[in-house]
Amino acid sequence: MSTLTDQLLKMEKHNSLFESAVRALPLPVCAAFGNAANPQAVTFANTSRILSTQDSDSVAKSFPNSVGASGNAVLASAGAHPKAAQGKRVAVLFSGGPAAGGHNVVCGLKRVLGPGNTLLGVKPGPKGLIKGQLFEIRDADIDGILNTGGFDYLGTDRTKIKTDAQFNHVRDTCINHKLDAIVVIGGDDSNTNAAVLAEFLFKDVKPDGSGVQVIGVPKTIDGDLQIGDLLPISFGFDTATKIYGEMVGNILQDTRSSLKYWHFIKLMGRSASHVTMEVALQTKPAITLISEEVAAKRQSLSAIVNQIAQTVVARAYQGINHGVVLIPEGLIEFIPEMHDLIAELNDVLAQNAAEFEALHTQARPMFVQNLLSAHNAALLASLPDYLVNMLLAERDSHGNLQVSLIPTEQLLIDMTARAIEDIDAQVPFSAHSHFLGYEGRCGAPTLFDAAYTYNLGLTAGSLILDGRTGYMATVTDLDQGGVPRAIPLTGLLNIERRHGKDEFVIEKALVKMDSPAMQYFVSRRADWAAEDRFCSPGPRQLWGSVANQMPMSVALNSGAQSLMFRIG
Ligand code: FBP
Repeated sequence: MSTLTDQLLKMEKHNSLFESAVRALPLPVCAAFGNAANPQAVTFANTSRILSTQDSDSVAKSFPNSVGASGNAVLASAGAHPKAAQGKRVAVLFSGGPAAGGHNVVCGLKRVLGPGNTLLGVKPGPKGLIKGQLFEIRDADIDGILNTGGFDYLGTDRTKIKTDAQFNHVRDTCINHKLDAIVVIGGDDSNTNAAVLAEFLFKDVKPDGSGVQVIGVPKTIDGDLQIGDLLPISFGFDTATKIYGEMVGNILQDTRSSLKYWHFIKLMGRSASHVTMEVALQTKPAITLISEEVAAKRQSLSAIVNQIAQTVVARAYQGINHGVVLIPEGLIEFIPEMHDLIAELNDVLAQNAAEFEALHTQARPMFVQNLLSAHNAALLASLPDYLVNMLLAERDSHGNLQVSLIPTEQLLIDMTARAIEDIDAQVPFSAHSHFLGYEGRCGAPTLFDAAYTYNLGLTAGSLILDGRTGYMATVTDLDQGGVPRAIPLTGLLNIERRHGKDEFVIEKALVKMDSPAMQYFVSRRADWAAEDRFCSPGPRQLWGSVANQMPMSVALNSGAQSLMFRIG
C-alpha cells in the first residue's frame, strides 16, 4: 500500500494534484477550426482593412518584400484548408518576459501542424535561435505542458537580433535545421524583431531561392500590445491581473481588519498602466495612479505626492487610518520632469558607454551629471541615492530602463510621510511597500488565457501551412466565439528614438484618457477614496460559473455586453 510519502514523491516535477488536474482541462476552439477534439488548419484571405502608420512610406522602403507581399492587408480565416502543406519544419521560441499561456501556444501549434510536419523548440529565446539550439517537440511533451504556466519548457531571453553577425547566425540555423518557418512568441519589441526577421529571411535562404516564414504571437502581461478590435489584449494579461487582483484584495481585507496601515503596491507593467487599471477595477482601492494621466496632466512628483497626502488626511479625519495605493511600475518615466531626465540620460549613457562602464559605481553619478543639461543635472542631484543608482543601471537589450528595479513605492512612502507632516502632523501614517511583479507572470493560465493561447497557436500554425510570412496571429471577437485573423507586422511599424538613434518599433499601446475603462475608473474613484468600497476578486477559477470572466478593462474597452468571454 502506498504511503503518503510515496504519494508526495509522485507529485514532484510538475505533478501536484492541481497541475495534473489542469492538464486534463478541455479547451474550446473557434468554430473555424472545427471540432475541439480534432482541430483543423484554416486558410486565410485578405480583408479590405489596410494598416498604416505615419511612417509607412519609410517602412515600405526598408521592408519591400514583406510590404510587397502583404500590402499591409489584415487577413481573416476563410474556411478549412483544402490542402494544408506537409513536411514543413517549424521552430518556435519565446522572447521577452514570461506570460501565462505560452505553453498552450506551443500545444496549439503542434496540434495544427499534425504528424505531417515537424515542430522544433528553440532554447532559450532569440539567443537559442542565434546559437542554433533546437530540439524536436514530441506529442508526449505537449501532454505534459498543456495548461501549465511559465515558459520553462523552452526558456526565454531578451536578446535583440540586431547585428549582421547575429542575422547571419540565424540564417545558418535555418539552413542547418532545414527550417521552413519560425514562430516568435513575444511582446512589442519581439514582434518588431519578428518583422525584421521576416524581411531578412523572405528569400534566398534555401537552395531553390525561397525563404523562411516568420509569424509573431502577441504575448505580454503588460497589455501594451493592443490593436483596437484586431487585438483586444495580449496573452498573459488576464492571468497576471487576476493573480495581482487576488493579492491586492487580500491586502485590502487586511487594512480594514488591522485598521492601521497604508500599503503602497507597485504593480508590474513596464510602461503602460493597463495592469494597474485592471487591478483597480477588480479591487476598488482608495488611490490608484495612472501613469498616462500623470503625463497628460503634466503632474510633477510633488503634485502626485500632495494628492496622495490629501487623501490620507481626508480619510484620517473620517476615522479611516488605512488604505491601499496602487502604483504602476512605469510611473517614474511618465512624470514630465523625470521623463525628460531619463530621455537625456538614455542618450548620454548610450554615447558615453565605454567611459561610464570603466568608472567605479560611486563615481558614475557625478560623471553623468557633468554631461547633463543644467536643469536635469540639478534634478538628478536632488534624488535619493537609491533612485539615482537605478536610473543609471544597465538598460535591457532593447534600450529600456529596467523600471521593475526602481523602488517608486518606497520613494512615494517617504515623500508622502513628509507631506502629511506639513499638512497635519497629528495624522497617523504607517506604511508598507510591496512590488507585485514576478508572482503574476508564470501562474497557470486562467481559462481565458488558456483558451486564447491555444487558439493563437492554431492560428499561427494555420498561417504557416497557408504559406504566410510577416504576420502576427490574432483571435478577435472573443465574446462571440472567436475569429482567427492575422495582422501584417509592417502595418504596425513606427520610427522611434532608442539608444540615441532612430529605429523601427511597434508602438506600445498606452492607457487612453478617453477609453471606456479609464472613464469608468474616473467616474468611480472619488467614492473609492472617500470610504472603503473595495472588494476581493478571490483566486482565479478554472472550473465553475465564474471561470469564464475576461479582464474588466478589456470588456469595457471592446464594448462587450458582459464580462464573460466565449470561444467556440
Ligand atoms: P515583456 O514586455 O517582455 O512581456 O515583459 C514584461 C515584463 O514582465 C514587464 O512587466 C517588466 O517590466 C519586465 O518584464 C521585467 O523584465 P525582467 O524579466 O527582465 O526582469
